[in-house]
Amino acid sequence: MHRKHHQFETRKGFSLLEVSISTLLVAVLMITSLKCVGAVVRGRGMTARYVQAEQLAQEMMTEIMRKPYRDNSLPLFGLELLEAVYINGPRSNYDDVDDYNGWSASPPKDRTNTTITNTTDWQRQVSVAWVNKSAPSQVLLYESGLKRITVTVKYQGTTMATLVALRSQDFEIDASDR
Ligand SMILES: [Ca+2]
Repeated sequence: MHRKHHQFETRKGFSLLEVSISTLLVAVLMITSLKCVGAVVRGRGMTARYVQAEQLAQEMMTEIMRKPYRDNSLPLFGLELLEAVYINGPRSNYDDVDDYNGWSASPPKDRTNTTITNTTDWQRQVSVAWVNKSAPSQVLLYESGLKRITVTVKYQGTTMATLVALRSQDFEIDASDR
């Protein structure tokens, strides 16, 4: 009888230890799972940002690609003389693809110069360059008949999307599509 009681006492002791270990394990598991949830949430946030970056980049590239290869009157690379007043927009006054060279706005703006909603901390910039028709990675300082347009979208200074397109002088968008 006494022996049985002793066994019970011992068992009780182990139970307490087990409870302690179990509690510790649960706590560790909870912390681990919370960390995982945090990672998933951060992952979703990152994905949403990449999607937004892609949209901002594509929107700008579509706008640029709808413009003519070069200005009709006295074409220069970049904004033509009388267009210089629009260096900070609105881009509705831009009439050829290289007018966009050097464009940068943070937060990004639409073509009428209205800030795009929910884009705090975002930056969108454009560079345009003449490139070698046989090797488009090679930038040229003279008219080559091929322009390379690069749209870069950044979030808090980190590049989230880069879109590159080539535009040939042999291809013109129909005026009705502009
Ligand atoms: Ca122009």
